[in-house]
Amino acid sequence: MGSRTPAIFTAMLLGCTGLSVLAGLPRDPRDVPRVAELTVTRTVTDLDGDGRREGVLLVVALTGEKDPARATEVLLGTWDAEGGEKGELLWSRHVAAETGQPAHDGEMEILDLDGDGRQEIVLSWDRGLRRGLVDRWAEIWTFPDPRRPVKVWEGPWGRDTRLDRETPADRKESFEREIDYGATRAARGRAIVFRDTWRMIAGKALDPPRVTTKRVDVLLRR
Ligand SMILES: [Ca+2]
Ligand SMILES: [Ca+2]
Repeated sequence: MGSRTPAIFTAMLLGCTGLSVLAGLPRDPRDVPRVAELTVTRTVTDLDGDGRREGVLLVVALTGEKDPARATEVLLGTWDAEGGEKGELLWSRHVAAETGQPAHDGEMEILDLDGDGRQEIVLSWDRGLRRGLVDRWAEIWTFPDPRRPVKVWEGPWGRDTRLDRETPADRKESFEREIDYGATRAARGRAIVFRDTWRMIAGKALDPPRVTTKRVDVLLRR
């Protein structure tokens, strides 16, 4: 699987990579054909704080599948950057294939949430397929070993049904989630504190928005 895929949208990879990869997409995000890429985010950092750098790549890609629920994929991958651009692939995640739900508009944030010198990755994407519906979900990964990341949390990252025709008026809602970095860092690896900004609840617009915080106990250090 090390060489670049010469043809796009072929199903030939499906048989040799198993069910966790949508047809036509290589396991390594670096091998996604240029014409299938919608967005690409690339960085080099030391994920686990051992002095060796890792490359991190997030690709939102077209899969070539007709089913809208499987038409896009969000791929996250890490590789050994000490080996250059073609360094060994350490880990990859294919969100739609591995969660069985739609995934588009992927975003990532790499940061040290608890101040222990190791990076965490906040990976988020949209699962909504209807125009006017935002349904974002997120996962937070830690990297005690870059080959074996640990998912410490997953959950809603934002929802907006204000413009969604299929949501009844009295059930429309809008919120966005972010991390309260100061409070999270103060928890020293034992919790993540979220801050949710609500602009509509049960069809009632909130102006100014209502901000709520939520502390979730997680183990960021092992
Ligand atoms: Ca490292
Ligand atoms: Ca950390």
